[in-house]
Amino acid sequence: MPHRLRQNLLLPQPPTVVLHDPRTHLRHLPPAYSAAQTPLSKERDFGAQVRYYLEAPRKPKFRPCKVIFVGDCSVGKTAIVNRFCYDKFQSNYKATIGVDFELENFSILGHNYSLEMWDTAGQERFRCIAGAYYRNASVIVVTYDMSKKDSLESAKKWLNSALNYNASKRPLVFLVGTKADLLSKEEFVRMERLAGLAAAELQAEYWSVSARSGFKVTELFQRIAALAFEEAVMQEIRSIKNKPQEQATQASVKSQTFDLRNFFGSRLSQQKSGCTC
Ligand SMILES: Nc1nc2c(ncn2[C@@H]2O[C@H](COP(=O)(O)OP(=O)(O)O)[C@@H](O)[C@H]2O)c(=O)[nH]1
Ligand SMILES: [Mg+2]
Repeated sequence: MPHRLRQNLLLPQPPTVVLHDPRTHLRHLPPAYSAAQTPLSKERDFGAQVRYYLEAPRKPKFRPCKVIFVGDCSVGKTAIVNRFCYDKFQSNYKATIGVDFELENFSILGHNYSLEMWDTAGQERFRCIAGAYYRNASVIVVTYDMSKKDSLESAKKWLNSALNYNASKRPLVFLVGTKADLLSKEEFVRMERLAGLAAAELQAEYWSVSARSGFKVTELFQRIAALAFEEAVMQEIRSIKNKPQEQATQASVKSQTFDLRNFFGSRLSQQKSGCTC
């Protein structure tokens, strides 16, 4: 009866091994595609202020970050989202109808942070619907097809319409060239040079990727998540710093109102009592 014997043995518990997905588990700030083509952070790591704030025992909760993908129809928006989220690529084209939505959870410096990815249709006729989804974006990913120069021209138009819905706070902007696998080395270099100029004009961080081969897709999404996370933490730090000032201003306004009320109150009671001095 070997199984009975085994039941009676006191075996030690197996060690708990937590496996982290290296795709979504970040402990450092991933670098830009090219340090020369980014208006965003050129640092090699998260700022000291961010690390210090996150080391405190409180566990701040962060809202999911809204990332919108814009660009001409068929440039490869859905393909890069699918490559990152499901590690799959489909060569047959299926147009996105309206808006698709994906959620990806990250662990950054031990904190949960998620990207809400809104993949817009790109077709002109869906623009009116898409407008509603552009609002409150923290990140705008403007995509163009590296094998079609026209789509780089349209990228500017797409960014402007997305920015119109986010006028109060400028989101982080990425210009992403897709289908890098379709270009020869020379074409790739030429296109990157052109796109680099466009990125500088759009004040966007530049990336070339390929959903087919997976080239730089994970790195792009890690960079987006890390920079958006850093921005969310900085926003929280700024709001904490401003709070005492706000409270002090509110308190002084309150005390002034109180004083005036007292003043007018006493005048009124004096008038009622017949004294006019
Ligand atoms: N060769 C190649 N084809 C791609 C790549 N990304 C997308 N495609 C193809 O381009 C077409 C349009 O892609 P899709 O992601 O649906 O474009 P969207 O309309 O911008 O969402 C599809 O047939 C894809 O298979 C890529 O990196 N390389
Ligand atoms: Mg699509």
